[in-house]
Amino acid sequence: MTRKTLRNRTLCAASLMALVSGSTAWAQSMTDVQSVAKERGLSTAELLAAAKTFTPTGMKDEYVIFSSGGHSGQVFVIGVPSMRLLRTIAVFTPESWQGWGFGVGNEILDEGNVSGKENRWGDTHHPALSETNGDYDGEWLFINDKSNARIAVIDLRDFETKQIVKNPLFINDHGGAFVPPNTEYIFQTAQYNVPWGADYAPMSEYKDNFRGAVTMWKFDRKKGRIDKEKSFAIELPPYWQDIADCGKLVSDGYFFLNSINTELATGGIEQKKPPFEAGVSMNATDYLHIIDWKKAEKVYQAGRTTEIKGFPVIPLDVAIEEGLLHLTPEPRSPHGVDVAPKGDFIVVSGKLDPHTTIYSFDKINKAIASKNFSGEDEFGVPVLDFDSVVEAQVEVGLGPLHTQFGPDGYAYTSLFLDSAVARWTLGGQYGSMNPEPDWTLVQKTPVHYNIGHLGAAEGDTVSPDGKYLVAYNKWSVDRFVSTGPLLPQNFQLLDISQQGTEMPVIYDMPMGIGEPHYAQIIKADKLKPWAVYPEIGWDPMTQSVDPYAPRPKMERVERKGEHEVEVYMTSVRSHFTPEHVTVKQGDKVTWRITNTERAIDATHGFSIPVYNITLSLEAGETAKIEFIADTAGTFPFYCTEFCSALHLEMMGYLMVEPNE
Ligand code: RUQ
Ligand code: CUA
Repeated sequence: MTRKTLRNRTLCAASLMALVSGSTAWAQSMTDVQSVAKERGLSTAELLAAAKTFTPTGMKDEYVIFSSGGHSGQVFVIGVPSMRLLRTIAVFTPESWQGWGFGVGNEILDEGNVSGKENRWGDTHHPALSETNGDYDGEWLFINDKSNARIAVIDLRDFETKQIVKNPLFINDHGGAFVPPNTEYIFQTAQYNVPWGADYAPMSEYKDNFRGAVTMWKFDRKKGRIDKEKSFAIELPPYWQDIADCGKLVSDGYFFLNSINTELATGGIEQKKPPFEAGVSMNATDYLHIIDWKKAEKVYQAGRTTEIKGFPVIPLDVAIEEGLLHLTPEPRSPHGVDVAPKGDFIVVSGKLDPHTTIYSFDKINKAIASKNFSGEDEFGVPVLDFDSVVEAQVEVGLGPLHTQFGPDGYAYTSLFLDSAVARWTLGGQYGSMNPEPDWTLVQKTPVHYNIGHLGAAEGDTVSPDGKYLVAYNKWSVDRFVSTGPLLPQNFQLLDISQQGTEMPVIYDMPMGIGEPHYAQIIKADKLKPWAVYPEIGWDPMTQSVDPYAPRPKMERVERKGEHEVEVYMTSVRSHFTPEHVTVKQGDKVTWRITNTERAIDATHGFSIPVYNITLSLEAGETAKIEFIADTAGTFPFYCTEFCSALHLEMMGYLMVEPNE
């Protein structure tokens, strides 16, 4: 770009700003803006939206979205308000740009193998940023895989996946990952129930042999890993446990969990039985699960568990006896359950009920203490009387799903069937805007189309920021140039900073690399990622210096015994050392390579054809790959990142001498 076009761009942005502020000092430029607006058919509101979102080069975003990628098995990182995709994070699915699963990361992906089988995709739904005192701390990110009941741990110093754990008890999860205000545990709950360990049992044994559960994975912050040895599960009735949320402040220590299929339906459309969609939606109410997890922790520590599939489980009868599990009715087909910023209210949405139902934690506490039960479910779990624990119901519209919160006493609920975002007042005790106890729908903004989750800035923490809200829409239909029958989803940014009635859509972002579900939005300055790895020879898997990492002047190819070769290689702009690596067919090759760069963004790629190897080596990083050189031939390896003017020259040859 020439200097002149750069300057024109600056002028253009400045004139937009002038338009917004109503200044006349830029009369000439205002005219330019008006003529562009006219030419493109933009209204004043749209120009204003552009001014709120346009982010000139070098200006950084105020917030960052961590979005699940659905069945792409990844996480997406997006800036707000620009809605620019900053990067993807490979999690359950190999990804070649990040060199994930093509020589590096394989051990972690293997931790997620299921029943001894390689599993190389995931269905990510709910990211959870680590929290300290109920606020995002910007250190860790956890995400579930619904398809095979796994949880991944991502380190936000380098935005890389460090651990995958497979749940030994169930094979499908939805209520995960969720963390309590100090991230002591990561919660994961079963959804489509199976017998323990997904063993075989006929459907006719559903009630007796299929099981629900919630697993509490202990997070060891120092190690940055889930500690399986200190983790346990609680057995639950075989309902389909759904979304969950942890209590905070007054409700800290509690875990709230929705369920569907309290009918215990088992489907069977082919046998003329009600299909699942009807069978699981017959009851007028399902059950909100209320779990005292701090009590559960004590019960586990006291050893009142049974070992199932090698994992400690608090049996259902113990959970009931210890009083750590209660149910209360919730409107049919509930989906989202969201705890308000002060922890005092729990908002539940039933997909087939136009209301959000607000439970009072205080009332729940009193009902538990006074044993105010309306009965028990068919598994003997005490059921709290609905009327005694509900605070209010607000009619918000059709298909309410998820709720987030603002700093000013507003709650925001996504309406799937209405394709809208509803804003309503959350009682009276929140903020100065609504001094009266008041549960009222204030406004709805239509979105395109079929919104699933929504996210407000820090909107599920103890201190929501408001300002921005993103509608994670499932369909985009006619919003973008057609890309064939498979269309992107649509992220729509809403400006919720006006406390009056307006919350306009100010940006559309096509999401064409996955089908996100939940996403969290964190203040960008809370993230403290490394600019480069702290030292040369850094192993991201251990987050420490690898003593075996190749260093300058120590590069070599070393034969170890008859059939083993070790390669010690460095990469720096714009060459590898050594450039010739010769081995014999059948050799076991251990290849270590260190990027010795110290400059920001000086990444080198490294790839070998035929052997399915591709790495991304960031400044300072070291990696180790191993393979059997079973195919003889001449194989150019090269740097896949365009790292310098002579990047094409950054290559070398792997020569595999054939056996006679
Ligand atoms: S889901 S659209 Cu969180 Cu998996 Cu609600
Ligand atoms: Cu290093 Cu291209």
